[in-house]
Amino acid sequence: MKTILAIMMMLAAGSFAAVAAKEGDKPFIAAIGSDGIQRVEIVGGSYFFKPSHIVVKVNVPVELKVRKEPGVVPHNIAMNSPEAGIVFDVNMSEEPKIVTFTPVKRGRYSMYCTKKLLFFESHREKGMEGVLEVVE
Ligand SMILES: [Cu+2]
Repeated sequence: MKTILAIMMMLAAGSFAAVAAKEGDKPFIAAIGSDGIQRVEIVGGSYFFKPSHIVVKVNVPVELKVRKEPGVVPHNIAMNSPEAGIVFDVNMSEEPKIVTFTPVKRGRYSMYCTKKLLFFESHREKGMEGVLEVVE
């Protein structure tokens, strides 16, 4: 157990440097395909989502393709905004998974990882949180 913790600490320290090095959170604006679906690819890792700020249009179907960076730390991506028609909780894996929904209300909604290891801060507190912005 001690060894596992030590490895996780090392991973956490390593990825922290990676997060610090990445560029600022430029909003990613979803493109609408010829089939009328807005598609976005999201990569999750310790402890980030990329992109972490996504802009989509209201009342247009959204397809998120989510996957996890290789690594032993488990991650998920969840949203709980029923008022906007967006509720899901998906375990991330290296194999991409598809999440679909249609946002029905403008606003800024939080997407986050719900994982937490023992007494440590939650992944969300460590920075695994992003914004889905729904616009007209
Ligand atoms: Cu996580």
